[in-house]
Amino acid sequence: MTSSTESTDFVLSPEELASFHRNGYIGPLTVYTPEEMDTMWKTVRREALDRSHAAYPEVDSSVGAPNIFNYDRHLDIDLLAQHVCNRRIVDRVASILGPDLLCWRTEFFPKYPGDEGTDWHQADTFANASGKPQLLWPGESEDDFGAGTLTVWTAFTESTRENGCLQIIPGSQNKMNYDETKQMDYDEGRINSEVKEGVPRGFFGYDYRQLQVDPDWRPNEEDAVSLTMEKGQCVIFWSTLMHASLPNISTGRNYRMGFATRYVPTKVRVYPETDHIEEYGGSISLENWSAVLARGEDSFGHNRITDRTLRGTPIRSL
Ligand SMILES: O=C(O)CCC(=O)C(=O)O
Ligand SMILES: [Fe+2]
Repeated sequence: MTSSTESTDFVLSPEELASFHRNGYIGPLTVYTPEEMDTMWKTVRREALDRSHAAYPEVDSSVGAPNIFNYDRHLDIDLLAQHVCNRRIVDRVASILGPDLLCWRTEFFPKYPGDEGTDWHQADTFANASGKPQLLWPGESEDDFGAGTLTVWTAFTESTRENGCLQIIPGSQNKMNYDETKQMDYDEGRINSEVKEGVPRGFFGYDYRQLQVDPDWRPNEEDAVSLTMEKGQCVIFWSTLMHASLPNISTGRNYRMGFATRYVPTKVRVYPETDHIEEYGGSISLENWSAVLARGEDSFGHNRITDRTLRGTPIRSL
């Protein structure tokens, strides 16, 4: 596993960078060996059950929201804090975004056998579900097309076509087909029940098609690439790249677990004028949220930043 004292850096080569700018993504890249990933996931999976130090309170059992309350577990789980700052990830992200990086959000993306795939989507401001922009780049107003965020999606378990791997459409990152100022209707009953273009897909209780700029437009799925990954590999992509995932059609215990870490340069304002998030049928206060300075320095002071987890362990010395 990497440590902050490792001298090698993992910057992208000029060829890799050119490929990233052309395609909007790069990967799969190896962060951990399969054995390292197994060991880490075993511990994280157990620790994630203990929410006593989590930034957002215990799920209210009357609200069946799938993922919002499990955001940002890197703030209370040390191995995830280390993951967010892993040089194999942040050196590559810095090749694209520059040296000073915030990780502003992490999310678990499980697909259990029988789960629907994820709708095709693009995110720029991340107002998509909450209705409020969550990112504002300098000079950008709420209605502009900004740059979104870089997402690093790491396969904590093997990710195959059967268990719901990610899909992307290369080169689609420069034009938004969705308008995040539009609204989607949340309906928990829709989860696992809708078939779109022959494939069961959804957006965790939303239908992302409701945000389409042109309601009659359809994604060009013939150009889609399925990103199968070994456990411990990651892919780095613009959130404005068209992405989705396949349903998990496997049986038994073959679940896939993706862990997304999202980065912006320190000049970006995160959650502007916002003190809580309402999405996916839930609501969380942002009072315990802070961005993590994953690399470099912050000379802007736009965002609440910590280099400490909620447990009080300095992330950068982990
Ligand atoms: O894992 C998935 O199914 C979706 C992931 C995703 O949309 C993201 O990381 O932004
Ligand atoms: Fe996404």
